[in-house]
Amino acid sequence: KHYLALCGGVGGAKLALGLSHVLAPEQLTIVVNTGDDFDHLGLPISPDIDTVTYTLAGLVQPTQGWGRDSESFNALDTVERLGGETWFRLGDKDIGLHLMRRMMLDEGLSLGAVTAHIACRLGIAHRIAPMTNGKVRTMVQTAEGLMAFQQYFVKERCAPVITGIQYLGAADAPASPALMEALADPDLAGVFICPSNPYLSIDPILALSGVRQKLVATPAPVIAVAPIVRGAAIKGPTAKIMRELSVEPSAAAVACHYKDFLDGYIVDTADAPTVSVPRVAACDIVMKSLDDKIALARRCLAFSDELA
Ligand code: FO1
Ligand code: CA
Repeated sequence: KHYLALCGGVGGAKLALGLSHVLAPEQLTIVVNTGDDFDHLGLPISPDIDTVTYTLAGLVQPTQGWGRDSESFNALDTVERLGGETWFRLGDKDIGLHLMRRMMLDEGLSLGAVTAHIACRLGIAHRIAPMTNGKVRTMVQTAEGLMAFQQYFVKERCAPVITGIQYLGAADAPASPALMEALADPDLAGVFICPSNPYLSIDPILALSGVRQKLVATPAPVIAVAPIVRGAAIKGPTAKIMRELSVEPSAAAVACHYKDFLDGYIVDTADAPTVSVPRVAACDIVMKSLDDKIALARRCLAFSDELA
């Protein structure tokens, strides 16, 4: 049996970590959003790939959920003295990884190959892959104009009101070989949509040419884990963005957003009565400890068995 997880940054990485504890390496493909990627200080930043990689390698800064643990910022201090931009907090350890990513991409390796190399060297046995080897850029339409994603998210701290979102390049970007192979695998036994922001982390993956149709068509159960509990995002601006897009921020609304391919939906016990869409499983979905992540991963697997 093989499983596919679609995920964004911090929330998605937590479930991906749980899944990596309950599935053998050859049973799991983790496909990560790259719509947040950008070039900064000459370095190719893939924030969600890095968050997933650092999380599975046990290197992530545990309270913020992204970046390296016990990080220092000496390089960034020099950037500041030299008049460069410092709003995006790249730490010294993180810069080391980015130097290697820059070098390997310049040598002509694909982002997928670079991601696999880094994961392997950091001791990760499971497959982490970008959603595409092409270039997709999430752009946010705001009252203050069209903004690149990291400018909106980090520099402006999600303050501007969103009126629309575009995934530049997505319609022409081929899904990565890892994503295509997983979706075509006759042993595919479940697709898990991690509790990531539907608009910023999952929709860029769905916008790639052919992906949404393949999710609709796959005989494997497609199961999402709600990123919203009691009307509030577990982390990040999901609820704020939904309100700005005139969608009521609720677990039910996220299920509705995925309705064309969703077979099962895992929600927090508190939200179970509010959700009528497909098959629902209710449990405690807020992942704090490693045990929470493993328990939710087991729930996902059991649910995919039930729906098979
Ligand atoms: N998020 C921030 O809020 N501020 C930062 O300065 C920041 C730096 C950063 C550096 C490397 C990296 O891999 C991620 C980083 N993030 C930062 C997180 C990230 O940009 C966002 O959480 C995601 O893009 C949203 O999924
Ligand atoms: Ca289906």
